[in-house]
Amino acid sequence: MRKSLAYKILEKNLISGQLVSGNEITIKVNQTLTQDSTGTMVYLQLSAIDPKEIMTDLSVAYVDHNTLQIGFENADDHEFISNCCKKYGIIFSKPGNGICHQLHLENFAKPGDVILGSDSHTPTCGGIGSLAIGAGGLDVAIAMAKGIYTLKMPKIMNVHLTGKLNHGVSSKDIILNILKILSVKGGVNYIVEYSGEGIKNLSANDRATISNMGAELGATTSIFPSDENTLKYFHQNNREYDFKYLSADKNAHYDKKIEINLSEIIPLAACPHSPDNIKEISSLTNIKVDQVAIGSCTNSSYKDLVKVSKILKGKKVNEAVSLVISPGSSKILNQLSEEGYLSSLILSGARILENACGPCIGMGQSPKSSGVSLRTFNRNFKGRCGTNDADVFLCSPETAAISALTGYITDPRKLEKEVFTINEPKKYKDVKGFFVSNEKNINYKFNIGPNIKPFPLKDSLENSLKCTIIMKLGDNISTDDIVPSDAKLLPFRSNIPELSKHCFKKISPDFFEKTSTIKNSLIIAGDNYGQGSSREHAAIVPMNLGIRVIAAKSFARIHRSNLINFGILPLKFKNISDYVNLSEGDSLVLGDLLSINESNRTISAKLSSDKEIYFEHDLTENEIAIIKSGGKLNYYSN
Ligand code: MIC
Ligand code: SF4
Repeated sequence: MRKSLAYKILEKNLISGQLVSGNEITIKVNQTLTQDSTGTMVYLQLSAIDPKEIMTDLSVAYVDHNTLQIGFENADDHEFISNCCKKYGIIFSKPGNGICHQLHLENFAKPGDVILGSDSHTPTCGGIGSLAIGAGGLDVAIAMAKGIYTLKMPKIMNVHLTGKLNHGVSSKDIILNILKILSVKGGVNYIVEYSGEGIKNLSANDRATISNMGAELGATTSIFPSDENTLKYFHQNNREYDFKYLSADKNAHYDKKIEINLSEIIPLAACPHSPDNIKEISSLTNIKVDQVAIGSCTNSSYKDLVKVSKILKGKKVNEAVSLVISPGSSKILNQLSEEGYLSSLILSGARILENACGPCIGMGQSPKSSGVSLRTFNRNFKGRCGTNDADVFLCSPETAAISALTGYITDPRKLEKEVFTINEPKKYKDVKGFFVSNEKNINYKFNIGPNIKPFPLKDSLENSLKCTIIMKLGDNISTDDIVPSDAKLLPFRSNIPELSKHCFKKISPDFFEKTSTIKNSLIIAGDNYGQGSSREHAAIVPMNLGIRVIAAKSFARIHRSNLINFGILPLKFKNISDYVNLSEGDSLVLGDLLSINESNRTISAKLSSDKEIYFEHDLTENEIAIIKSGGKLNYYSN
């Protein structure tokens, strides 16, 4: 068989299983990355496993999400993570260094390495040919302790790019265009592999923008070949020694193929409230904007920000617009500063924020009530920005910059050609001040802050389970809906009892109160349940509140694994009519749960009317064993 690049990397790292789509495989993990908002849980779990050694080639802990420090909680979390890094010999990236994905791309990712990260945008490093996968924190803790990751072998989809982008159109428009074609669930259970003449004109950072937002397709990861453009990036970052050429075989086998002619793409935006609600910029130009936010792990590279600086140079941000810019890394900010580009941004009236996630996760800069915010970010789920009635549009840096000047969503094709001619530096100046490399000191002792609470564990699965339907939901429920995150709630990522009070709050304000009246509950949902963030809190918190089963039409990949990791049964409807007929408050008894296995996939449930309905599971033997133990930590400690 002629092999795709993703297949070759999986084959190189395969420990067990067969590389046949749908089969369970275990692969060696070369690198891990964590960030702070998922990381406190990761390091609590790692401490519970307490390995003698970290089994990856390299593990890095970044602090980039909770950097506001409006109370002691964030700072305590940072110190906890830094102390765990000292104990286990993990590289620590201090707050202010930048966003984990941009930093990992610049400093550590290697073509051909498998990277597992406790953040859904870990696939960013696919831009330079790593097979980089986002996962729940517990899976990352296990990867550090055991050097492995178990997943169902995805299918591989080829996106073949031909042609060349026109003036005013950038790589963000390519991925928005793909989202328009495939939707937020079109990539579920796929690795998306890019090829074709069209990628020759895309730099490593352009490619990283595309692989980053593959997360919004629901894809397991996205990957580009490692070629001359990749080599250039390694030169620029003084890491030639980490480079190697990698590509798919000619006429490689793919499970699905799509072809896109880049010259046909025009400037696009994702409209409220979904990354796949795509419209042409030219149809949105009567929309007045209150805020423009440039940055995030999708669009905060040197090239992105130089482009913005050149567009703003000598001009003034519209008086009705607040323009905020968060650079992706300290290296980028330093380079902008040394070359004078930072000055043009400041002189135009842009507000320069810390090198961090910032507004993308609602850590500050929430728009005004009913405000319109135009962002270069990757997610625009309702309320994620911190203002529930705001309208967030996602677009390219050039669209954002020109719109900040005019005050309306504006087509960037109006811009002069010159602003798009960007000479990237031959070498970036290294910024090492924020990295702490640690020698392992397994006897290192430290105290932890009062807001960091032990994580809850679940009992093993019972054979028969009586539950009440606590909520009925529609399609595409995101983890932001399940456990919202903003400046007020992120400090509680290491405090499950407190965070539990906010579960589903934006959809159902009295959800927490309801859970205290029901012992075991079940949620029913539509397609793509749990899309978005990798936060395992969206499983731990419901588990803590007595949710035992999620019955959905389909699940997002990372969230499905997180549910299993914390002992919640992810079931599908055998007959979709049952989804329609079931209502909140109905009770049902699920039977014979301990006899489920890979060949016994049906679970019957009796309603109080005595009517029997049927669910299905698609769990592997390993996943069934985890669920029966009450979750992965129990499973590993049994
Ligand atoms: C996100 O973009 O939603 C986050 C915040 O980076 C999450 C991680 C988290 O919830 O802490 C992600 O993408 O996994
Ligand atoms: Fe940070 Fe936003 Fe990227 Fe998530 S999507 S890692 S919050 S910048």
